[in-house]
Amino acid sequence: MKILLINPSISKSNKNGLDDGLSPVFTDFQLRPYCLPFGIMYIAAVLIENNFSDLMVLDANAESLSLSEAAARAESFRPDIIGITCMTFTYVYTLKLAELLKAKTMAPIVVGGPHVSLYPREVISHECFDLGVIGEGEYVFLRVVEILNNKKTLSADAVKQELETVQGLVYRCGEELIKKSPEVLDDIDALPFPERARAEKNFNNPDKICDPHIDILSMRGCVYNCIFCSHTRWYNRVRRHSPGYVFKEMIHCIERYGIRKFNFYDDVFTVEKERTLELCRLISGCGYNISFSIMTRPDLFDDELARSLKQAGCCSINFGVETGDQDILDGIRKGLDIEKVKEKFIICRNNGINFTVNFMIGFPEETPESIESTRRLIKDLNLDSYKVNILIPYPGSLLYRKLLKEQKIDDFWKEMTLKGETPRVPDICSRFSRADLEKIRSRIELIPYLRLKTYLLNCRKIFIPGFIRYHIKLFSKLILKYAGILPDNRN
Ligand code: B12
Ligand code: SF4
Repeated sequence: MKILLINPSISKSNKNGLDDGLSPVFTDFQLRPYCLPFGIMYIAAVLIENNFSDLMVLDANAESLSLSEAAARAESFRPDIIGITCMTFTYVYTLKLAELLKAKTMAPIVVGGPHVSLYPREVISHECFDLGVIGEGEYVFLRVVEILNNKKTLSADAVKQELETVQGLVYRCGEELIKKSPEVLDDIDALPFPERARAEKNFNNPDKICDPHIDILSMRGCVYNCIFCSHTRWYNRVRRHSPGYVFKEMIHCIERYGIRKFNFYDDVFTVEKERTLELCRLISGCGYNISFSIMTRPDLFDDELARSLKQAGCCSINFGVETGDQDILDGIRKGLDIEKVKEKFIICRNNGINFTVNFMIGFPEETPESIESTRRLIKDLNLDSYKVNILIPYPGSLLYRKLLKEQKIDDFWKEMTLKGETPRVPDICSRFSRADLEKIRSRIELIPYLRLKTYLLNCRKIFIPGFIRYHIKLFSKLILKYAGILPDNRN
């Protein structure tokens, strides 16, 4: 049984004009947003564990493949079944690719991922998709593969009957759409490690600004309820790997790929202090010179954690602060106190850990004063590394539901899903147009370029290939945006 798993290209999806609100600091730095496609890599690992190893992972994101390039590569593999992962911002690409593949191969196409969990009926209304998977797909997909593998000995009706017993599936049945309940795994330690060997291109950042690194996840889901965030709805439970599992995975990667640098993609790495300390103890005592970056919330960080993280090799922390305005912070249910946040950055500096801070602008209640608070916070804290994204109401978020309920927007993501056309993301901020927000963002992101300290801190990095090119490109983009010469991201 030849199985093909596809990760759509994010950069080529963006070229369709979808406004993701991301800061140029993000999009230009990682010329294509780049990360191990964990979903299909775990699925691949489970398939291989169950002896389905005639498997190809086509990472169209890592290779930045156009639709026709991806389709040609997929076709040449002559798959018996195709699985595609799909997020909201890659949906249009995914749909078009599935249509091309349907026309060129006889293989059934199974689509999974966040966007399918959010709009299952709308996705599966397109005939190019034979099955949709909602929730976690490792064992659902395995079951589907097992059933189709037995096709030769089963009648078509028997195959259909067998498929009907599988949880987590969405499919058409005549005029009807059948939607089963999603699968959410209880024990994620029972999973094999993601099948990274099939995605070695992911270890290198395309711009080569940072060293080869391994992307890793130590938990799934988040316990918080920030209103702009869209994942909580399909991961209604948080599951954590044990420190022992994570440590073993790290050692496995070091021994197999010779890479000691890790990027943890957990939303809030330090959510459980004891677990974090235990993992740090294991890493510190392992004898390898490991370094790693994490993402977390400032309120889940303290001096004891900083010392342990530093000792274990944590070189960088990505904090989500979102805004410098306390009222907006309360309104978005971030649960942070700005004054306390400031103390956390001092802890980071005292312990010699680099950090990046994520901000957003363009909240519905944004005012010139609230933007000034964000700008002042950045200046007062002397931040060198931060990103300013423009808020996009993603489906599944409480904010999106609120705006729909108040009839301030249409369900434009649903329309996109039904029509397969890139939507124009509506303005949700009453005081600023999108062009204003772009200008404001550039002004805020120019701050470090106007400080001598930035150049002194970075002077060693100029020898890194691509570093100067990246900064010249970013600086000119910021200036052009600030001057209003570069158009609105959505045009
Ligand atoms: C890693 C990551 C990325 C990576 C990309 C990963 C990739 N595929 O290449 C990068 C860093 C590039 C990225 C970027 C962005 N991301 Co992101 N990202 C994540 C993150 C942190 C982890 C995703 C993950 O790997 N999860 C673990 C795996 C195991 O879960 P999974 O992918 O859902 O897969 C399971 C199921 O969905 C299903 N499944 C998935 N695929 C398939 C395929 C088949 C065939 C089957 C059967 C099943 C199946 O089974 C899998 C295994 O159980 C999540 C947050 C989170 N904690 O989930 C956000 C998240 C996915 N990102 C999100 C967003 C919004 C973004 C951005 C738009 C950022 C922004 N502006 O806010 C950008 C987009 C960039 C762009 N447009 O250019 C949202 C997605 C919203 C949505 N509706 O799609 C999330 C949920 C974050 C959030 N809290 O809102 N992201
Ligand atoms: S923004 Fe971060 S802390 Fe808030 S719900 Fe999303 S992942 Fe959790």
